Amino acid sequence: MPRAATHQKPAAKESKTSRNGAGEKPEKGVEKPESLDRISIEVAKAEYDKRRCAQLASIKKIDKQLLRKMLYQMVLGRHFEEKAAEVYRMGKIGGFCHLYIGQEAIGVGTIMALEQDDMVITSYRDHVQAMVKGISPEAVMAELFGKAGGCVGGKGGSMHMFSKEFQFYGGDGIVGGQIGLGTGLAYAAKYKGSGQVVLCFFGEAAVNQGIFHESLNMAQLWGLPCVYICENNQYGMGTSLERAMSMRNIARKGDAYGVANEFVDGMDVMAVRESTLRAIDRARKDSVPTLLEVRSYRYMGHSMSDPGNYRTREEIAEYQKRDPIVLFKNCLKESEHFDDQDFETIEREAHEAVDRAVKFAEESPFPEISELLTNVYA
Ligand SMILES: Cc1ncc(C[n+]2csc(CCOP(=O)(O)OP(=O)(O)O)c2C)c(N)n1
Ligand SMILES: [Mg+2]
Repeated sequence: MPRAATHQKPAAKESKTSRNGAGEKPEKGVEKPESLDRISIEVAKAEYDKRRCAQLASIKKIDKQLLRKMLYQMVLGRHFEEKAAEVYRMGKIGGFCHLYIGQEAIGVGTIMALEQDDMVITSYRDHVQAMVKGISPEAVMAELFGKAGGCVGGKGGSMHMFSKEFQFYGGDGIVGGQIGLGTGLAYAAKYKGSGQVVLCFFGEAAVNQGIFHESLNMAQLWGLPCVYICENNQYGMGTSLERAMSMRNIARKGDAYGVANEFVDGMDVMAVRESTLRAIDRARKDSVPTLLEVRSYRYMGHSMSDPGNYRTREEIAEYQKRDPIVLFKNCLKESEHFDDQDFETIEREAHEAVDRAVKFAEESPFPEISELLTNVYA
């Protein structure tokens, strides 16, 4: 691993457990490993076993239909992104394209904990979250193709999925830009008394931007119903977290502003769901924000044009062994809710949905020339 050439003292030892800025301990949380540098295989295996037991217990609490939908959305997201990579390489998608493979448990565990009317805003890594919020795979794929049938008429592309109907407010290409906008959405919800909650997603590199700190401060001060979700996939483009952040316990940065916070294992869809439900409850009932740090790992490059020479194949393979979909399937099987036949059906349905999306995107026309300047602000 490339290391930063630095003479700085190591960051102060960080607390082991997730913390809540309101002074309470979360009812349930995942212990954060003491060192946030690459975790050893032994630690990772121990974490995996612990996760498996915890996930089994959570699965028993919810009904089979919901579990099925969660698994379907994760599998759909995975196959959709694999297909997007394939057609990108064939030249059918232009511009930037950032994939979500490896992070599916976050999009599904969080967004499926919302009510339909709640709002979501995110970064450019947005295809899977858009689908979980309700935008059809057809509309997302056609948007990737730049076609008129896309959710924004083919004019936004990969980074700008959007739908007012499904309360999905983008897709933002400016690192951290959506944190300010999400805070504004939460302000609007409170001002109007709509009862809506906002989930605002961003990567760990965005935490170093001023807008993160300003937004958390205002959200706590004004009591805004916003759940800030930091998807800590451990890299910002080719720069690892260790090289870019002095205090790497991101959840605890909420303490600086009195914001309730939790660290969550992003490979465990049930743990993500439970933390998000607690945060949504706080937002809806008490109108206060929460910061969730959800640790994950992206398997693919930062974008489709990333040569990936800042990490090893072995490191990626280590994380793939603890894949969130495999973990969820294993636990569902062990819980006796599902068998191999169910998994085959879900896989088939997801592949069919992706094939339909590609067909739709291929057949959809490009936007009319008369559309060139509509809805364009500059
Ligand atoms: C304000 C700004 N600075 C720099 C960039 C270039 N840039 C695009 S993505 C990125 C890394 C962001 O990483 P992270 O926030 O961890 O999100 P991830 O890509 O890992 O999901 C950078 C520096 C940008 N788009 N906007
Ligand atoms: Mg990142």
